[in-house]
Amino acid sequence: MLKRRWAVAGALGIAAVTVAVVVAVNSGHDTHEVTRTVGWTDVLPAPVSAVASGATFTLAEGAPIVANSDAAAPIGEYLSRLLGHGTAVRRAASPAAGGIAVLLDPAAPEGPEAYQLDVDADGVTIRARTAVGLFWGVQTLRQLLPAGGGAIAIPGGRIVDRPRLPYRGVMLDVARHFFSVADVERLIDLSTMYKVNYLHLHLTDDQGWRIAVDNWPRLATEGGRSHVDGGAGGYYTKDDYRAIVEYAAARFVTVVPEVDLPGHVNAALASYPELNCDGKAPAPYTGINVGFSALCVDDPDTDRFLNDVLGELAAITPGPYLHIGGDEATAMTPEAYAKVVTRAQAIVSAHGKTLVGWHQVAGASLAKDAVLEFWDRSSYAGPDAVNAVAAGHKVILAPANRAYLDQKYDENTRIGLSWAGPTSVQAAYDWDPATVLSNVKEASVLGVEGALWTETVTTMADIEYLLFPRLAAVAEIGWSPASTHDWAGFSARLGAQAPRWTALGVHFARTGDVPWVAGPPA
Ligand code: NGO
Repeated sequence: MLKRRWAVAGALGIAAVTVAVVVAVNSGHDTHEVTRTVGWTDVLPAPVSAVASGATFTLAEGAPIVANSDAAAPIGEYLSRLLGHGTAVRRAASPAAGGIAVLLDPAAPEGPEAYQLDVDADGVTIRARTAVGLFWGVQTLRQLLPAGGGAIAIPGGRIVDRPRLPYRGVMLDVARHFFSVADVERLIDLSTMYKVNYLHLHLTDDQGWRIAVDNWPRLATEGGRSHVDGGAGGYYTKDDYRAIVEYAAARFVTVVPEVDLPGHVNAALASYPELNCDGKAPAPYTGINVGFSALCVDDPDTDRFLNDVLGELAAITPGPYLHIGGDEATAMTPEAYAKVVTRAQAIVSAHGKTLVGWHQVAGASLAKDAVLEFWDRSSYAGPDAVNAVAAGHKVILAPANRAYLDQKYDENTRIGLSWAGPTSVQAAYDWDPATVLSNVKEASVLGVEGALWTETVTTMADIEYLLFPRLAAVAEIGWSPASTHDWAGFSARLGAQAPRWTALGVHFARTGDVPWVAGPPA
């Protein structure tokens, strides 16, 4: 199946050399389609350096895939599955003629995620010091595969590449609407094509609690029963969550779970009367207002709740981060807020994890390693955050007017919110992590994140429509050197993704501002 898809996706690349421009209409957008060769300059995110040699390597059906170590072998297998090769991955120290080699190599380019990709007339070699570097090398190779029929022609040259920032995230809100494990896995697959390496799951909010907690079972069974506008809701069992974590880890993606505290807690309050100061559980909430719910600060039940929830989540999360939310707790005093967040910080640290919080958590006393996630529209995060950054805290940038991918593309977009937008593809691309915050230098920036809140998002097709193409823009901002920043170049690279997305059945938005490459034929 995959093989056919790739073959179809790539066929365009070599067959089509003339340029035609078609204007079509898709979901209300005027769409420009071009027919052209897809190749070396179309790798997205733009690599650090890419030099074409003019040679061509033709990958024959069943050509050998070679790996040189236990750590490299799974990446060879992954590539073999993508190509639809029946052949087993061979173990060898050096490339086999006519094949593809994935080699762990201490002499490969330096950097925890760096790789080098060489294509010459004899074959393809990906070298890296780490398995993740090899994996990103394979993602790059995928984009050079203009397959057609039995033989696949790959343009020759060398790419040397490494990311600008260590954290390139995508956030999915599974609280406002719930999404299945299969949907999340598909999101991981589509995101890793663009070297996204963190999946932030917004697991709880006023409208739903989506993760099982053994000591507080009703959080999931009651609190998970609804979503925005009613409906059935749902939640992840611990095994579901482990399955997501494992699927992500096999693709070098780290899951960052978020339990939103001390506001955005109506689903928890509705499940357990004892979490409420007046001992009365509120009704479940299915609207989209924010800021009305709060934990009862000095109640020992709240303490027990924090301990159990964060402790159990830490136990099933191998990654270093626990996100505790911390946004929009407007139903409590700043003192009460600081008290709960400080308490949550102590618990997170006691479990050996690093706290991440929306940038308002800077109002609490944080451990040295705590990370702030900036989400405002402005270029200023407030005095608490400025001080926190000055004291050494790192920042993840999700500026709402750039990286909130729940916003409409334009006023005609059929779904999406508009408070921080509309956000065109160009708006999602035209920013620099080094200058987005007036008070934050690049050295303090851990990375970037595209955030998909799901008040208006109900299906996987909706997820794809809002994330693609804009997630590719945010991913490139996080990965590519600032020197490659150029809208014309980016939109051409982006246009080249269309046949691949079409082949993979991605419901992307064919916005009018991108020269989408045509095909594959229906
Ligand atoms: C805000 C709010 C969320 C909304 C989102 C919608 C943050 C951090 N809190 O972002 O509850 O879902 O906007 O765009």
